[in-house]
Amino acid sequence: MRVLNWIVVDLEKEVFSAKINYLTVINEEGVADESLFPKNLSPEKIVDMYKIMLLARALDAKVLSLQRQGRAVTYAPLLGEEATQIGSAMAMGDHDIFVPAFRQHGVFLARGMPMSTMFIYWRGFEEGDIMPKEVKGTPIIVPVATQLPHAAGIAFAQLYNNTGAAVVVYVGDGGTSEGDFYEAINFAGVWKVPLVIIVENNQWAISQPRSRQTAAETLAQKAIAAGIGAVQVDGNDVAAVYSETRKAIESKKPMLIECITYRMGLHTTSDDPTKYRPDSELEAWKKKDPILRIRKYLENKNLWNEAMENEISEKHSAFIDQAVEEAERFKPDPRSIYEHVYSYMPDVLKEELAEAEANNFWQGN
Ligand SMILES: Cc1ncc(C[n+]2csc(CCOP(=O)(O)OP(=O)(O)O)c2C)c(N)n1
Ligand SMILES: [Mg+2]
Repeated sequence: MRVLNWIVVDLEKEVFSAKINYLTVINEEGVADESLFPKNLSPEKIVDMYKIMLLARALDAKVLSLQRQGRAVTYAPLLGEEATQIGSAMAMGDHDIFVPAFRQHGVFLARGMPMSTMFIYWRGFEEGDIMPKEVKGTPIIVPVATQLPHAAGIAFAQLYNNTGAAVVVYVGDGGTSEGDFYEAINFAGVWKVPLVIIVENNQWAISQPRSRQTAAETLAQKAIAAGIGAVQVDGNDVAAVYSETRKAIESKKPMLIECITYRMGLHTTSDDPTKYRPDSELEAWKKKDPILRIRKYLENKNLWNEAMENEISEKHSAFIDQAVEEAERFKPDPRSIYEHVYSYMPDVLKEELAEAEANNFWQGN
């Protein structure tokens, strides 16, 4: 403000302001705010979600145990992130497409990926990353945030071809610091593509805490600069995650949903979080366990009980054991090493393949 010839001239004019909303539907005691409860979430569907969350947790424990026995390769556990993954996946329609990072095993399960195929991947074979067409997803993507420009492009294709499908892409809190993240949200905003970005904010990027990731108060607000919608949800509340994801998908517009959750386990099987993470933090988050919360809710509504819990737990472990058995019977074709290097096989590889075949492939010793 400046005083000019006794006239007050206001030089500052607000050109933009924004706020980020935060949604919780079911609180830590398992009590829902009925006014916020998603209308299209039937009792049957929420029971189904709970069952898939239990299956995801049981699968997680199994792969960890197989890895420790030398029967699985490096694994990124999803422990604690079941509500974020299953709530968002169950909000997708059959024709919608998901683009995962590397921790979204719960999304794969909810989308109907055969479990034995998942175990084939964890045995170290790429054949396990080939999914049936109806699952409608892309393979596991390890280079952090590189899935985002692809997802924005896939979403553009849906718009261009008028398919009516939306794309749901997953990225961690750490991934939101990558250039690929900014490029993808910028593209999504300019072209108004049907892209839902689920930021699975589990508070850690390996040993880097959320506080060191960015000085921005929320990760959600980054989307505002790109001109796209943004919201935060309680990522341990399956109903809140479902509600916002469904709304975003139906809007056919780009939207970022920051799910506040917690990585209760290891970054991967080659990590030891006790080296950098205070026990008290983990203990505090255990009280917010997404599975306990939904179980309390279902019990309060007489939709679940101890007998059902025991029955499903036995069913799940038999189902998982059968999938492991099937995966362990899988034998890869050694020719595939040569076949998928280039779109065609150059002479040099043809010669190597012929030599390997003549020697009946090297079997190790
Ligand atoms: C481009 C790239 N840089 C570094 C890595 C090594 N790396 C693997 S996971 C990870 C942290 C990712 O954290 P976040 O995005 O929060 O996902 P989270 O692991 O918590 O699910 C890093 C740095 C990588 N895979 N790719
Ligand atoms: Mg993270």
